[in-house]
Amino acid sequence: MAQASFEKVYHGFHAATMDATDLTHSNGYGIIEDAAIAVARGNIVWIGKAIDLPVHSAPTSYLGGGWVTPGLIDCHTHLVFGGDRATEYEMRLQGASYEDIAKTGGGIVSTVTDTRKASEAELFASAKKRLRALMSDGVTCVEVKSGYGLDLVTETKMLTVARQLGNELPVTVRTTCLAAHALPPEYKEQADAYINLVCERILPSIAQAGLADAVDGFCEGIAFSVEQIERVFQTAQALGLPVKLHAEQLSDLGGSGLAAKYNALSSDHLEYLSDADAVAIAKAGTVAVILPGAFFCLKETKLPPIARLRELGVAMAVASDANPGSAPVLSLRLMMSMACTLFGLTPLEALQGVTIHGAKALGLGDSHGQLKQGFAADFVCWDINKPAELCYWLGGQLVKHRAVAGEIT
Ligand code: DI6
Ligand code: FE
Repeated sequence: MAQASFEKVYHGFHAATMDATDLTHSNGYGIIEDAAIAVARGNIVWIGKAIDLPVHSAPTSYLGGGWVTPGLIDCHTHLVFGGDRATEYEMRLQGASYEDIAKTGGGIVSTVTDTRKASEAELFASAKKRLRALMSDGVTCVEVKSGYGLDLVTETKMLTVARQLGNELPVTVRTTCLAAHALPPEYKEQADAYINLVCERILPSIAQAGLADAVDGFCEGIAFSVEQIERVFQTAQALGLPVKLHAEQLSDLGGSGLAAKYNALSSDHLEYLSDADAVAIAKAGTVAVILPGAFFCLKETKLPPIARLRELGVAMAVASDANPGSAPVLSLRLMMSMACTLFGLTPLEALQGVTIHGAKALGLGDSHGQLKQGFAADFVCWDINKPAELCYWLGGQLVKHRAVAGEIT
């Protein structure tokens, strides 16, 4: 009998494949009990019940029980930055608001000062520690934004560091240019002039260097208007880069409507999302990325309209928003738990949010986020008895094995 050309075979676990063609099956988890996965050239070449494995001569690894899911995808982070903002955290605990701190020169701009001062090596070393923490809790793919440079040199430095993280660690890194994150101090009262700089200098140069996979902006009273973000989106489109947006985090400016108009990969935060814009992102197929860490840290009380997004069939992703200000978050699993407890997602929706839907929010829906033939062999074997435990336990070490491109790391 012909032998299958597998490079390695894993068995000894139940799988939650999150296979999109199987969303209604087995409670939507795409469950395969007593499963096996065969890999070759970094991809899954066969998945099914171990008993049905074709004849092969590849080395076989027994994973010793537990559940295997796709590796977790954190589709929204700001992992690269200088300094920290623990002092602001203490100020907020004393009653200062995030917006007050931003208006008095703290907030994002204080991280910009620290990030401009830091060397590439310093930024790499601090981001690597944070990324390692996310990885040890099951992340195999992460998005990293710029946005603490706000000038060409520092935005380039941040994105170079982000690319380097992906080259040196066993994790897939997608980069996003967020030059339209805040107004740099040297452009005080000149937001339009800064947007000119972003559109005429920063984005073209970053695109030319191949440093960004997408372009993002912050559409908010303390940041940029819909009109200003639209110019950024037009530039991104002309450069052939997909867009995403921080929208409706603190107020409703209609950013998600704009995101939908530009077929954004995702619109993120969404606490203040209007019904009209929920309908718009549903029609556009834009992923709603919910960020319960920022909601929690800012003691926000306005909930994103989860029931309405569910009713409209909008894909909801869950991410860490890991950043020094509103979300110093180093565990994506904790975000899954908060998405359930604070926002009312089911544990299944939370897992979809960090697998299949997280992949879609990064434009990786055809290659990541599901355990399926032809997809990346990125998976985690968890020390749990049922998938809902991924949301149930706060903290702890549930990862038994973590594989990227078919290799246990
Ligand atoms: N929204 C956020 O949650 C982060 N950026 C943004 O636009 C926060 C960034 C920070 O406070 O440093
Ligand atoms: Fe963010």
